Amino acid sequence: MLADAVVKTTCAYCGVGCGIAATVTDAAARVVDIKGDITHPANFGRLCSKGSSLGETVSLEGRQLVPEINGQPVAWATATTKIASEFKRIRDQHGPDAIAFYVSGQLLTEDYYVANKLMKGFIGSANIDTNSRLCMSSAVAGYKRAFGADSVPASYEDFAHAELMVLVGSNTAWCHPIIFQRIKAIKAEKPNLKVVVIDPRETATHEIADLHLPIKSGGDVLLFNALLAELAERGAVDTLFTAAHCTGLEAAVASAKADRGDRATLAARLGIPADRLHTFFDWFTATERTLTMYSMGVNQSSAGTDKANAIINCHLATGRIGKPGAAPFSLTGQPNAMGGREAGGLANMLAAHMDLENPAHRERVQRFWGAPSIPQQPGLKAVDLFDAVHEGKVKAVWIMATNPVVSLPNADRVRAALEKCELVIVSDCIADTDTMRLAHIKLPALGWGEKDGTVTNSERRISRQRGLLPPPGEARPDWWALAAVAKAMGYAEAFAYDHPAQIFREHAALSAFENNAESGIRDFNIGLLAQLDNREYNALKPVQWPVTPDAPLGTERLFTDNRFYTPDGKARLVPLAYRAPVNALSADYPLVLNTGRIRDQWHTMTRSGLTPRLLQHIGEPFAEMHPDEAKNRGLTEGGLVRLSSRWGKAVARVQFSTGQQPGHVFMPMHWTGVLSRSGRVGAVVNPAVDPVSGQPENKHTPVAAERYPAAWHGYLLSRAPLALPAVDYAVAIRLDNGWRYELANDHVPDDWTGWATAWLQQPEGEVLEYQDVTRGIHRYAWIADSVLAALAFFGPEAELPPRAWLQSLLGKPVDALSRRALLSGKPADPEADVGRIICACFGVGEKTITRAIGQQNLKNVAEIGKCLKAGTNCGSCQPELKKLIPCEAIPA
Ligand SMILES: Nc1nc2c(c(=O)[nH]1)N[C@H]1C(S)=C(S)[C@@H](COP(=O)(O)OP(=O)(O)OC[C@H]3O[C@@H](n4cnc5c(=O)[nH]c(N)nc54)[C@H](O)[C@@H]3O)O[C@H]1N2
Ligand SMILES: Nc1nc2c(c(=O)[nH]1)N[C@H]1C(S)=C(S)[C@@H](COP(=O)(O)OP(=O)(O)OC[C@H]3O[C@@H](n4cnc5c(=O)[nH]c(N)nc54)[C@H](O)[C@@H]3O)O[C@H]1N2
Ligand code: SF4
Ligand SMILES: [Mo]
Repeated sequence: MLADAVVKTTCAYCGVGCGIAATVTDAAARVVDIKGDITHPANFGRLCSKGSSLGETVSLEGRQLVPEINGQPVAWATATTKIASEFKRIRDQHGPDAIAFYVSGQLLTEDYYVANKLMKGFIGSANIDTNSRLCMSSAVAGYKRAFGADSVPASYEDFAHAELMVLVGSNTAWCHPIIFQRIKAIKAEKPNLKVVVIDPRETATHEIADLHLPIKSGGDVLLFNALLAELAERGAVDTLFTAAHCTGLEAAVASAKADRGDRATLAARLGIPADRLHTFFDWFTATERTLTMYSMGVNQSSAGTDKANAIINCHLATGRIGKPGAAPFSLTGQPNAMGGREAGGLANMLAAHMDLENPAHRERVQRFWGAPSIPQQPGLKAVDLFDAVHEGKVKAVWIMATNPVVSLPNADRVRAALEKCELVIVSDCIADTDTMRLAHIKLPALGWGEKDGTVTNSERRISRQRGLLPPPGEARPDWWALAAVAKAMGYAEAFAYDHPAQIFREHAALSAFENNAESGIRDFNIGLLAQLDNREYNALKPVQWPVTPDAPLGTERLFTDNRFYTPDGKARLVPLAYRAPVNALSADYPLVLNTGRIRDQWHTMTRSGLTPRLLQHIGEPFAEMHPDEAKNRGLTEGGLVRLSSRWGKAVARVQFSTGQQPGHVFMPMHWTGVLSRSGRVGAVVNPAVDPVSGQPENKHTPVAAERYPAAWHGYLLSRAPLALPAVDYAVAIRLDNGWRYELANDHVPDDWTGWATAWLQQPEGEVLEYQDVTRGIHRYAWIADSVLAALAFFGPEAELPPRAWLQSLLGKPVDALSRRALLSGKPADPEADVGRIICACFGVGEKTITRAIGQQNLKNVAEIGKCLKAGTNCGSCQPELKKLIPCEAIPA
């Protein structure tokens, strides 16, 4: 690779699919400069805090660089031969369904295609499922029920045309930040654009909301049924459109009316103030150009598919589909959630949007692949798949690009399942993950910046992810590892790939194979791209599928001709009735646990956790609760809470927020067993699933919350990483200059000095000590070669001296003034304490901001930006900056 050449690629993280212009400035040191690609239609040059910090995640620290069998490094050929022979043995003894793959929306389309082909076509089982089951499967099932295919109708271009945007169960500000920025910019120019946010809690997305509906957890089917009833009664149904292009209107309206029941009690049943509810009905009725965007608050529910169809019903009834600015638009989560759907990575799908249940489709795919067999039955969906591992029915599982010991519900059971599984193979780029810890065979995968192929974003746009850096160590593309196993199993001819372009061409050819009026037209068709040669594939520009001779430049919007992919060509409205979440609250478990994401972390933090500045905003697992609810339970802000459910337990830091409803608690999904002792919320989450999609109910687990009875709290700063100590609460937080450990336990060690010194592995140098035994306060600072080498503060209360200043001293020479102030935790110069980092891009802390607001009389976010730069890059901290300004009102 040429040094200093700009390479266009796609972000590793979310489904917005932003284009990146990357420059390798030092290939040997793996230094990459990251900028937004101004020509990419998803982001036009903008990047959020995660995307812009990708350069900080490409170091080789923590990488898995060689294949291993039972902890011993081996050659690739040894590993793949072993896997192939074990697969053959297990298949001979127990049948193909005793083998399973669990893959991910973070694979490239080429990886996905090969995984699916190997499992469904050649191993002969449909037991391949993906973490998209936890993410998009309800959206997929909803689209298929309504349109006959998994077709996402809209484009980001529709934002500019919409006059009403309804965000349902989506914290767009934090999870799709560049979409949020686009909407915000359009809103600033177009005052008549209204935004409605439907979410039980008030999130950062609130910033652009003209109306917030704080719906009761799980209530969306009832809400959209009530809306449909209302639309019918107000004469807002587009009868010409529905008569010509839809079926099921009458039945859907009848069940919607029955479901709504007594109008007088509707608002109370939904938990939404009546005036807000009616404003929503009025706006929706009146606005043709309505875009409804939804994500995990809809999909991750035991009624997820019904929620999706309840939304789609309202769009079909009003004919708001296939037109500019009007569509039901599911936002995808992972960078290649959509590509996985195209490749058919779900256990109930076949490749290229064909159906496993359809014998003609099975026969066609088998013929195209030249496969010996094709399974007749759908495979196991994620939650059932790991249950089958637990029961010993699945004897070998290959997990690729996902961390199920953290991210699946009832996660302790998933861990137990893998602990007793005969053969666990894990492909990851990172060596130490909760799931890698249980692998018999570890395979080193290429990571972002090395891998090469395609991904598809939320708006069906296929973009290239390009390799910038050479493959490190023995790391290989996932498609290559799969093909190597396939060859070792005897399928060399069908898996003779040596370049991702070959796989892409095959995938594109299958999408067009017998895709015509005679055999049936399928929505996913990129047949034109099957002709790309390697050079053209390398140069491929972002393009939205379908890409066909009729639409050689791709397709911005689907259903403009009002033809759907059902046998009669008509879209289907689905009659629906509200169902409460499967596991109801009880006296023992009276609170709703809602889980989700935070602004600066990506899932199980294996990569975003490598960037210290992304940990400065929020560094610990927290439980957010309404202050009244928390106080009633004896909880204090900054103290610790133990959450327990029928499935498991977690301990987290209490955060008060009036944006939470009483009766609810929100905990982020990100913390793992590698980074924390008890912050893995998946252990608590219930394994209820949607009956149609099999998607788990991550947003509703009945839990109890009680004060964690800490005998002491503490934190320790160390320059080198340490093993997590055996205490109930321990969280590792990466800093620029070392590590911080947040700690608490329910009993006090007999010998503080001994305990801390043993854990620090006998630090060298001088130790400064302050002990107040009666108050239970113990503080230590270790100074070696005149620099602060480590520091530990322990005390009876959660409130401890602030960390920011002490952290800034770690690894630095300690002058006489600081030395005296060290164990008091207070700097001699108060300005030295910047406080908690709010702006991750420029590292600007809360205390610096509040001081500047006070001293310089800053009145708004723009003035803060001018003075401190905070909020001027990605902009995702702007809602928080706003909250720090005393006179700035937050919208109701
Ligand atoms: N920063 C960051 N961004 C990400 C990711 C990440 O890990 N970090 N992951 C990516 C992925 S894979 C995904 S899937 C997306 C997810 O993106 P989002 O879906 O926006 O994120 P979540 O935080 O999971 O949940 C969204 C909201 O649903 C609300 N909710 C809970 N229950 C209900 C309900 O019953 N009804 C309604 N209407 N709302 C409800 C929650 O309060 C929450 O605010 O984010 C993507 N982007
Ligand atoms: N409680 C709760 N649980 C949830 C959710 C929730 O909202 N609440 N959300 C769910 C959703 S929507 C999602 S998408 C999942 C995400 O959950 P996971 O998929 O488990 O989370 P990640 O941390 O993204 O895991 C990706 C793994 O793949 C590795 N990796 C990255 N790139 C590659 C590659 O190219 N090849 C290989 N082989 N490995 C790679 C990473 O190091 C990491 O270990 O979590 C789900 N779980
Ligand atoms: S919005 Fe998503 S795709 Fe864009 S830079 Fe941020 S994480 Fe990456
Ligand atoms: Mo997701």
